[in-house]
Amino acid sequence: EDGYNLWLRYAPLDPVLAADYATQLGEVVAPDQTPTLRAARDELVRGLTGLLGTAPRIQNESSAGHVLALGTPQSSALIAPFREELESLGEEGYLLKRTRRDGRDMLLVASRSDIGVLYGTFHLLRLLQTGTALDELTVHEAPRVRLRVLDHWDNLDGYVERGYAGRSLWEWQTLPEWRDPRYTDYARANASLGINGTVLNNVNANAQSLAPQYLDKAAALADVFRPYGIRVYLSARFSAPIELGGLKTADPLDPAVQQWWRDKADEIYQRIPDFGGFLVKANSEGQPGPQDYGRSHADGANLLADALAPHGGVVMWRAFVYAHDVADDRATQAYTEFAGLDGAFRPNVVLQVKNGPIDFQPREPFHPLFGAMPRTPLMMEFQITKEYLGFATHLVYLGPLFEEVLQADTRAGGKRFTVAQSLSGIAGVANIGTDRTWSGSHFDQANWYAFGRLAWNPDQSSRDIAADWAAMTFSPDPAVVQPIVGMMMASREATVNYMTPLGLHHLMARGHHYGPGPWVDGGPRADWTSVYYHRADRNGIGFDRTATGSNAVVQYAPEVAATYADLTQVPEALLLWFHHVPWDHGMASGRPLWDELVGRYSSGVRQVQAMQDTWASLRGRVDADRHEQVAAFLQIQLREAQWWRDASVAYFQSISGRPLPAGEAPPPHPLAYYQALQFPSAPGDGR
Ligand code: BDP
Repeated sequence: EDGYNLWLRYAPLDPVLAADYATQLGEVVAPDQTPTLRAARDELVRGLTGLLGTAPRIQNESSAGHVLALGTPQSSALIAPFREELESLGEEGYLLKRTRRDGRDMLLVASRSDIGVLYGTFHLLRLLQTGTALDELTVHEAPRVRLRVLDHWDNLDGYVERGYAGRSLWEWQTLPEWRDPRYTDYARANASLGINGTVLNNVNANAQSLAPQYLDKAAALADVFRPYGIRVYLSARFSAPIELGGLKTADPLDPAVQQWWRDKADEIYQRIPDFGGFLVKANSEGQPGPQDYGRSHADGANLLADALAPHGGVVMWRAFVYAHDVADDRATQAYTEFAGLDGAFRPNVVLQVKNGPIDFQPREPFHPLFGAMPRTPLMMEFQITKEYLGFATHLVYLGPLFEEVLQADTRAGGKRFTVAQSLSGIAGVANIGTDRTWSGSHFDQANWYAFGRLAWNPDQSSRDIAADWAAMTFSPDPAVVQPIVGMMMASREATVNYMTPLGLHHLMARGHHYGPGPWVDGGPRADWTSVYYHRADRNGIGFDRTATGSNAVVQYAPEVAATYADLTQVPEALLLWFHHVPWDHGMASGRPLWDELVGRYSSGVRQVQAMQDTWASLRGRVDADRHEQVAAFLQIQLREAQWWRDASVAYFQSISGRPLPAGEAPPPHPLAYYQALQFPSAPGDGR
């Protein structure tokens, strides 16, 4: 067990259960006229063979008895009578149904489209992997979100920006001729979750990605992914007309620039007829963009949208934009830039907004643009790769983070309107690379998994998803699933505690972001430092984002703003995000803030110890190879959690000048020791 098979291990089930399933499923009728139907049938054979111990009997027609029927009304006479029931499920939805007809006991995996059949097949296999009863089965599923996309921050040189799982999966040198089988496994894993798009290259884009030879390579990947319902997208560098086209400008209102992008789109669609479109990072962190020519983000997005529109492509335009002048609170900048552009974008532009207003921190309030742009399709951007949550070695299940944001109530229009309801798409910055585990660790696979499941239906419970994942990845035995789910569900809060408790944020080391750096100050930009965000001094700590400070709260709907602005109502988890308070501010626990802060840091460390204990108790129930690696990684996590706690306590104590609360161990080293630590090769920083 090296993790390569992800949640699609199809390990043998308990023999009694396997025999029961085998009887219930009976023979299989699964047409295979198209590549997608073939993929569904192959997956079914692979899954049933692994789970039940014998290959299923595939028939062209069914005799009496039990039959498992896959297909669409067009491809299968067994499915055709259910045409009407499929109508409401749309193009990607599916029906799983146990029923009797013409003397047969049937289990249907049915959809209007081939891809729905594949999705339904994966769902059925999940039910078997988790030991679910099939009697009376009726599942109607349709995706709640249209665009369900992985964003790869992969460079053409094979390096993955903020990647902690090895190098890029895309072997640019051997493409397009060699199609590594791993590309197919990648597509299977994504299709098992319903992910329907992938952006191949980094948002900090190289214009070369749009050059003909790279388009040929992207087209080869698109060919591999197509049967699995996955469209290829590319990050487009806004200045590509200059770099590739030899033009003097990339001004969106210049006719030659417009023509260049139209020609480029035509060229792409010749090679990739179902190309998804472009993802663009513009005028952010040094990237070129329309503002270089005095134009707006809408001008820039519409330029590309017009080029793609004849082919049905979309532009995913990022709202992660902040200006060089940092007089403003950085948390307010995206809203300031974009809210007024509502209605100014072409219909095929989707605005891609990070989950919070700063940058993928362990905890942020939801981004104020959600709910604030009713005339613009919005897309959530989550970061699956854990740049700010301990990289690949820390066991941090992101499901609760995703769920917390998706379920946040924006109160847009003065009524309940969740972030999830505001979405047309969900993107996740991928945590995938050439590592044998794909994600850099066994547990980071769960974050890819949870992302995909929530992209399909953002109202699912992250706990239920964790339970499915644990059962499929380790064992369906409740004695394994329950403790693992317990660890996973507590893990995100543990990390918030040992890194950035009580609403603190952006306290990591500079540049590589490995380890604590609450003392980071100076350098090119104030908002790339830690002191800018925590604002600690002798008297208190926190960023005042109320009317007496940056007033960022006004970007939320009035009810939300009122809650966040009120010291008696703001959730403690976001206290120091919105308020600057004295060290002796009284907390719900009855302790003063200083004591609470130190206590949270220490409790984060203890929570990691608790995860270690749980994991140790699973020795013998989880295969030895994976058990050993997870145990070792938990040991690394404990060491680094202790480091975060000690360095942070040493630093904040140097500012507050307060004694440690009773029972709290002093950091073993002076502050200067932590500040002097050097990491010539921090994780993810090596090329
Ligand atoms: C930041 C990352 C940086 C990305 C940027 C982005 O540190 O590597 O380029 O986000 O999302 O968090 O554009």
